[in-house]
Amino acid sequence: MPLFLTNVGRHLYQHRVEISQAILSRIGENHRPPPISVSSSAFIDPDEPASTTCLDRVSSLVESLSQAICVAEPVLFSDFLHWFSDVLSHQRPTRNAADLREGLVAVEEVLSALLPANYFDATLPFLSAGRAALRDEHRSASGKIPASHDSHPSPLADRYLIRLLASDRRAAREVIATALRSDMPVHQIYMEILQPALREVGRLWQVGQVGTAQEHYCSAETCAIIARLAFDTAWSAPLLHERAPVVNDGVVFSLHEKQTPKKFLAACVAGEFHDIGLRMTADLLERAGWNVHYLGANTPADAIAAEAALHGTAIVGLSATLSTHLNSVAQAIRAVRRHPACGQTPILVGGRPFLLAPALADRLGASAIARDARHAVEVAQFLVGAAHS
Ligand code: B12
Repeated sequence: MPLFLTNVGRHLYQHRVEISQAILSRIGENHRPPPISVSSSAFIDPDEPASTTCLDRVSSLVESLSQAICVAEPVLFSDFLHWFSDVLSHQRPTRNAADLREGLVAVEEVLSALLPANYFDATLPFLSAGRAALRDEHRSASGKIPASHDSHPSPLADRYLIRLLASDRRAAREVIATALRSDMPVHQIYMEILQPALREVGRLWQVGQVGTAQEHYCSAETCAIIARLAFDTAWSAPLLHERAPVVNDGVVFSLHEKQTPKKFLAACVAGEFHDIGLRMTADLLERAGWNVHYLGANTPADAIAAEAALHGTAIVGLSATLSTHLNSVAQAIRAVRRHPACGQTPILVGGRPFLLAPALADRLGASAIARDARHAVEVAQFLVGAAHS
């Protein structure tokens, strides 16, 4: 990781409250006198009950900028601004990318006044990527992962989601049951129905077409289906090109049924509550014969390292969905590397920021990245093969 940029990013993060307060006052000043009234700003809303909401908004922007700078990835800041612009403009139709562009001018003015000159210069490429992102009016919503990284959705994904959005869980479950009856393998159900449906519901939430409760309902129902698929061996089907699965005590072993299963530790890093992608990854690894130790959401770095050491883990898998959790990924990697009992263990990372910026894995010190759960099975095999050769 470029040390200088990391220092700039950290400095911004440490001073984010005072910087955000200065930006907020600057936006107010820039908006006086009319024609642009303060209430038309993306950040300031006189109708809002507490001004802390405005400060929170500006702070989230500064935090995202600092994170992008820390890991030297302007694309993460552009992605945040796309998302922010959508969310603000559906909350208040008068708020749009133009307001946000004005906000960015205030950010630049404040940073130029508050930061040392060489630190300010380092922020410029990131601010300019942000401005370019907001000029791109015809982009698709940022909730969309680049097409090259998404598996091809089955037409069943739409059918499944339409039923969930109609709050008809029985009909949604029936879509999955029908897929199983027609021998669709579980990995295909994950990759081609559940994953695209979840990403689409996220996009619909981002552009204001579904509410928060609906989004929660869709993900909760999907979690229930995944849990059922993981346990119900009658539904199991071979993964990838493997041999017929061997069912042993309710767990399906397929790739290395003649060997002692290797341990895969799966955890979302500290602060990260999106664990469905990790869950799918863990399940497919288990189906491929791994002994998966699943820690789930929001796991502190030291706990991950201690657990990896305790269990003689062959691979540590870390998941992050929000790019603001990349610091937690870096901390978890450092904790594993520092631990004498697991310092050499390969670390596999995955999640949204790594799809947007795959070079991040290497920069953060991970051994490899997998773009999805199915790919994780291949990469994990490769990593243990490489470790023993
Ligand atoms: C469900 C969901 C939630 C649920 C999560 C429930 C749960 N138990 O996971 C809840 C309601 C908790 C939630 C909360 C929030 N969410 Co949310 N959420 C989603 C949603 C709709 C689906 C996530 C998902 O499961 N995707 C499907 C899985 C299968 O895909 P995946 O995560 O990419 O995983 C695959 C690969 O990346 C890879 N992979 C992932 N992890 C790993 C790990 C390893 C080791 C490997 C090898 C591979 C791997 O394999 C997976 C399977 O193929 C997404 C939309 C989206 N685009 O994903 C938004 C989304 C991620 N959420 C978002 C936001 C903003 C939030 C909140 C901040 C909202 C808020 N204001 O509170 C909070 C933050 C919570 C937190 N601190 O973590 C935004 C993020 C925007 C951005 N630009 O960063 C999104 C994109 C929605 C949107 N379009 O606006 N969310």
